[in-house]
Amino acid sequence: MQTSDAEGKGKALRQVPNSLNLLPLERTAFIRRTTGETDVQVNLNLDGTGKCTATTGVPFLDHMLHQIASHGLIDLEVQATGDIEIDDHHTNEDVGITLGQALGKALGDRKGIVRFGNFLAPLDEALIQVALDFSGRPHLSYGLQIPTQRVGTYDTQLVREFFVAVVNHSQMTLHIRQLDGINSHHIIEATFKAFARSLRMAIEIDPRRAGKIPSSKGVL
Ligand SMILES: [Mn+2]
Repeated sequence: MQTSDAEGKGKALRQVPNSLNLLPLERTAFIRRTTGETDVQVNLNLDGTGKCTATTGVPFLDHMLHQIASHGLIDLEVQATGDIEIDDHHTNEDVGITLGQALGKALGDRKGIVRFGNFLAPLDEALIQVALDFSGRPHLSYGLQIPTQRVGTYDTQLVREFFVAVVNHSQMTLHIRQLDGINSHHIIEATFKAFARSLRMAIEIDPRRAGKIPSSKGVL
């Protein structure tokens, strides 16, 4: 939607129906979260094109953040420094927390969104199903059985920790089911791809909602 108002200041505006001015023009968020263990910055734009820079000090996590951005069509910048000399646990969790907070902030009161999302992602022999709901009630049902303790240097137990953090801090209901899979890298990557596509569906603006909160209760 083109606008001539001076406040636009050349910023890209969302290409969504907004004729009633019921929706925010931008769905972006910047969060910096600093603790004694980590310093994490997340900058995101829900109406992006999938651009991503991720420098967390945990290479496999960077690889997965790229999946979220690319397949979620979210522009995502994640910068983190943490106590990875101990292990990746704190950095992995705090990136999840900060990403969850940024998602929640960018969604605001969740007006006009589709709200639900689901996807079935194959990656070679792996087949992962994700269903999510921006319900306002954090819940994770985690059904992955990852056969090895590590992929590269990444502890595969951290996948669950990452999603726990995202769920709690974005107030999302998330179900992850492993229908098939042998290779740990494939299982995890298919999970992030299915999550990203589900996210994309759920955060999409539903033009028929006309900017209303997608709940019969009127609040999420
Ligand atoms: Mn990969």
